Amino acid sequence: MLLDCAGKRLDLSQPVVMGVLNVTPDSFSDGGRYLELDAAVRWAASMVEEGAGIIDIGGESTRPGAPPVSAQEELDRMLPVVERLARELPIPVSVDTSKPEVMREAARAGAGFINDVRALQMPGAVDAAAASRLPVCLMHIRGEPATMQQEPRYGDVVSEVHAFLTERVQVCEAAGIPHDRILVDPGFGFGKTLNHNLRLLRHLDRFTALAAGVLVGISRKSMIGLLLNAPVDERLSGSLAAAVIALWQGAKIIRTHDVRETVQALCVCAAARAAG
Ligand code: 9MG
Repeated sequence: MLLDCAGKRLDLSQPVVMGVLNVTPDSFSDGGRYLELDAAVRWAASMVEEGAGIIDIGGESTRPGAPPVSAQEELDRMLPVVERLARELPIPVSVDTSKPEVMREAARAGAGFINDVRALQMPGAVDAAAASRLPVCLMHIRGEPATMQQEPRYGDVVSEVHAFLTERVQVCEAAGIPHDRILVDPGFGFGKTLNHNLRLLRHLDRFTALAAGVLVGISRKSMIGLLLNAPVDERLSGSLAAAVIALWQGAKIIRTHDVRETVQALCVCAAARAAG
């Protein structure tokens, strides 16, 4: 299965590693937007060398408790990076955004993929994504980043997330986004306890029939920290284990901060899986 990302191809028949590039103020410390731009471009180029198949650029932090930012601020942070990377990189650039105006401008600037942690629920987002003709990732979230970890509750988390994503895929298809351009993501850590996350990982294969593919982001998340009692910079092994489980269960795209190590882990997993 090939995804057309604004003229650049993403081959989902092989595991795809999505490298994370945050352009929030805390991600590049030295002041001055030119310096930040150069640092972001260098970091993205190094992820390509390490084997990333796509780079995900985010201008609004979605960490638990993170405050919202305006569309203008998000555009100011993201657009220069999207323009440069779309021009200079051989692989597609994804934009991590929920705002229709950011989707439109990013698509104009050369973005090849829309990654929305709110599954295109903001007013106008479905139409903006449809008009861009780009592939989209619809992620499940319960609540908003600022409050989502305040006692999330489900009857059956797997069925409820599945029902939500089924409905969002239907809404997108009705708006003209073809099935083969839609990916789904259960949203690890987005309004879920450790046990909810583990059940979603254990039953990830239930989501593969919903769309063209499943994308997951588990890298360095608190679920790994809780299991290992490890701070964020000591979660690599746990993140790789989770990435391998996700791939084994049928995920196509793994979003990660640690590209080289994830590519290697997935290579071993994919070879074993292909052996039949
Ligand atoms: C932006 N972002 C942060 N975590 C994510 C996840 O788990 N999935 C997707 N699709 N995007 C994410």
